[in-house]
Amino acid sequence: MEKAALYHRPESEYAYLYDKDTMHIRLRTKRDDVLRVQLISGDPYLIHETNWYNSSEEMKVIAQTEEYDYWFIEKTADFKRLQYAFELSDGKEKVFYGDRGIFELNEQTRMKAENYFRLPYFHDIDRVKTPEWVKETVWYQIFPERFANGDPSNDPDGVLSWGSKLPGRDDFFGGDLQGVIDNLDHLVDLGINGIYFCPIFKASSNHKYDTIDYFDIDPNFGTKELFRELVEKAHEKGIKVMLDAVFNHTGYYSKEWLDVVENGEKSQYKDWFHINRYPVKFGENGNFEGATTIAYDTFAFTPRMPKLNTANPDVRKYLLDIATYWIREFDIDAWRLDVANEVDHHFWKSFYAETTALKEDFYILGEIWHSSQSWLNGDEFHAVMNYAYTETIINYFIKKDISSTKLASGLFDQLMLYREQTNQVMFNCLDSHDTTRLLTLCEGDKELAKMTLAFTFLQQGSPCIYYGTEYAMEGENDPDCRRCMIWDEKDQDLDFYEFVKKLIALRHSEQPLLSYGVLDFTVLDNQKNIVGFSRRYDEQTLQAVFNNGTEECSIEKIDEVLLSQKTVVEGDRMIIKPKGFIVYKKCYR
Ligand code: ARE
Ligand code: CA
Repeated sequence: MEKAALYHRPESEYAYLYDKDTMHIRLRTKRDDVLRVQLISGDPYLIHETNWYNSSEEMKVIAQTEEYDYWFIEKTADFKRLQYAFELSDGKEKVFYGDRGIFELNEQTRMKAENYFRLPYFHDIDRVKTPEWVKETVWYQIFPERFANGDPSNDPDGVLSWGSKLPGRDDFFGGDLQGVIDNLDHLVDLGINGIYFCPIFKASSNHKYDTIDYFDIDPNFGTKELFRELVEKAHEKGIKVMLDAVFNHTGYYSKEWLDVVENGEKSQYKDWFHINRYPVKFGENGNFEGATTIAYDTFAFTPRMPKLNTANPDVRKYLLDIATYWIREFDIDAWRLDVANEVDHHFWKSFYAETTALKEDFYILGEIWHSSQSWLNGDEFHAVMNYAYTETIINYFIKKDISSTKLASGLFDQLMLYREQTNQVMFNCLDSHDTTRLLTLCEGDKELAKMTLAFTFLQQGSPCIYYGTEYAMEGENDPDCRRCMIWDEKDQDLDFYEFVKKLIALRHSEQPLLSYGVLDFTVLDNQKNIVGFSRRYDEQTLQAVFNNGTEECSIEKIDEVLLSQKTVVEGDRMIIKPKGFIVYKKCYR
């Protein structure tokens, strides 16, 4: 037995309270190495009174990557505490794996209380809680400057006519909040029930990530009253509203930074930033050839985005006031946290406490492009933008540089990083304002784009449509992925629209199964590049087969097809052509 691969850690994604009474316990072993895992468990204060160490329960494999098997069991405990260990066998030897390590399995090992892992007490207050409504949400991301120009009177100087050119880094086309209000019914028709807004506060650029005033709506987008109207109307239509919190840095023209530029070390705000030397000069933070030190820390190497010192109590209070203001005064439902991984955990813990104190089911979404366990322990974020998960989907379907087994392995790798209740509210986006658009990644292949969207919508987590995807909009990476929305019907791809609408409807109609269903891969054909999987929940199983290869494949004929593309019935067979897929349900009575 490969003992080096064994891994378990209490009070992590390996052992956690799932609901107020139920513990989820996972164990990692080397793939196909261990034949059987049993859990030995009981109440820590009754080990000798009841000799529970002589009893055990079977665990089952719930996930397999190329390297590992992940075993799982659910446990309740009468007295909300648990002592437990694992008994493993590979057909040749049996081992005991517990708090003090790996031992030969025998009576002495089993009866020694200190050999067991502990879940000392199931405190519900410590349980990682995630908002129920997010599981039912299909998100729509809006880049406000480019969604719709509903009010030409607030257009910035030099505004270009809508869609008149591909956007350059510094172009303005006049998009605003009125344009969103005017098109809320477009979102309702699609089936959208959550909007993620890129920043809307007063800022210099067209993307507004260089904030000037966090307490005011950018005048080119509208007013606070208009934003209040937008939220009210969105809520009336069953649409939640998530804003973008840019707290890692502020903009160059913010009052606080300008004071530092003007007054240097005498500025009352000098400790609001990470300044290494004075004077700080406009647009130059020293990240240039030959500089020995940088004058001040920024986002990336962008002089116009001076990094805030969120460990400074004054800055913390300032930002927490902003965070709570937009909840208390405008009833927003969620914050997306910009550059979330570069702000200190201490600040985010206060952020979580204060926002959820105002709204218990408030949703906090971190923008992190890598593994994020450290932020997802129930006191900082509920989820992250799941780029690390969807990247694997893109690598398989679009880049075609990984096999079917690597697809399955990559997805399970990600799922096993987080607790079940976290995976259920992950934000699954295939593209955004920071990436090349999906259809452009597919080099204009709409069938491939649809297949990739369909696969993604059937995963655990809440999917997000980036504005314009429904009309098959194209765009290379930033700034080209921020083209003006297509409102001219002659340029809209209504077939693509209907597909996206159907996919969203499927996501809603099968939401419990897609949020809670156990994922199993039923087909992993690396030669033909076919992947099939099932999602089992309650008495129902949703099955899906995707043909990412170049030859057609077939399955037995299906009666109740939920969604399909490039399939045809031939006799008692269902033929799935290349870039075809089929989604269907089996109900086991
Ligand atoms: C743009 C260009 C840059 C150019 C810069 C010049 O993208 O290439 O150097 O202009 O000014 C905002 C604007 C961007 C602008 C940027 C800087 O929207 O248009 O850049 O400000 O001025 C990483 C971070 C992630 C960050 C991305 C951009 O981890 O947090 O980079 N995303 C957020 C927002 C952005 C926003 C900012 C941060 C700044 O979503 O829209 O940019 O507030 C890999 C890495 C990731 C990396 C990702 C994307 O996957 O793993 O870490 O994200 O690529 O680059
Ligand atoms: Ca306008």
